[in-house]
Amino acid sequence: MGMREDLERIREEALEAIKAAGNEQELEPVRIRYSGKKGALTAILKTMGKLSAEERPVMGQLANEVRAQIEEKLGERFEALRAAALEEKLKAETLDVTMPGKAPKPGFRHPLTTTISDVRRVFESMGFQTVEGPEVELAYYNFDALNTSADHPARDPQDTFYITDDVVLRTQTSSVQVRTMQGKEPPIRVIAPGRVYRNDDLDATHSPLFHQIEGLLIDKGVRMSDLKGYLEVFAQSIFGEETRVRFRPHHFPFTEPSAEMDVSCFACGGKGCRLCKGEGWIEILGCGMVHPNVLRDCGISPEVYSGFAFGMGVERIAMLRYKIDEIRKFYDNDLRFLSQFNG
Ligand code: 2U9
Repeated sequence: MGMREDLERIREEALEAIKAAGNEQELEPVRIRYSGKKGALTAILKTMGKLSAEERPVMGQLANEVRAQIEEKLGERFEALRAAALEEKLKAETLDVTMPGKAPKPGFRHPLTTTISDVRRVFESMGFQTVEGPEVELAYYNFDALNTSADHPARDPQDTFYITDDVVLRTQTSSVQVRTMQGKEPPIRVIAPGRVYRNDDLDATHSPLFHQIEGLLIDKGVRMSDLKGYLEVFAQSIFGEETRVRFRPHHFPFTEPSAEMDVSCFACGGKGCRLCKGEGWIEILGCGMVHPNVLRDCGISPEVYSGFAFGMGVERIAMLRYKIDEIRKFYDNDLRFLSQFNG
């Protein structure tokens, strides 16, 4: 076969192979086979020497033409395949910045947690420290150390959950303060928030498990007027600056004198409405001067020191603040209810 036919066959094959290559990786071996240094064209050009003097320039020209055409087509095809690959990549990696974002759903605090931390913040700003203690408690810390006699009705199993004769589920967080007093010299300023248990039937406002916040301040020369001042600051911080307070005499075994504190109704300002049941006042907490027997039992001399204490039900405060009518709603874990207090 002559050189012309060889060159034409190479041209045909090469152009066919260039067309058939589907990507740059397939095209590269085609380039090597037809236009590389060891390729088909180079091999033919090496045999030019065997041609006659007339044929040589003719075949030389044809070979150059074939080489130029193959190189041109290779270049075009490389370019086209590169562009197609880029197009493909851009399509696959599109980032649509107009898509709506995936917002993370952060959790939110339970209204009882919010209430506890709001009350804590007020007292902590007045120098009180928050203390915690066991919910399963010795009857000694729950009753005896709090001047609560052996025949006191609060001790009745109808009112208190007993684990054994000597161990109860605490009915108040006062036991935490007793433990604090026994381990520390005055001055003492503590608040004790936490769960407490009473053998009550569940109704709209009572639950056998609820939460309390109690406070205790002991120092030299503490008087009833200090109690009134601190609790007024508390009431105004939680219920509003214009809140007024009033104290009514009461009885607790662990305080003497004892009182209950009302706040002027924050819904009607004291005129009387549904929230305060027409009274103009709402009962918020119990309080009093720590009984000398309690101080003595805790190793603190009532001759040197005096103090005040108070206690409040967290559910009651939260129900009033958020206008909740059912204590059970705090414990049902229904997000449709709880998410209303998000914020
Ligand atoms: C010590 C001494 C005295 C804590 C006090 C109250 C009055 C009180 C109730 C409010 C509603 C309990 O949740 S409730 O049912 N509490 O009225 N608590 S004085 O007195 C103390 C505490 C600790 C050592």
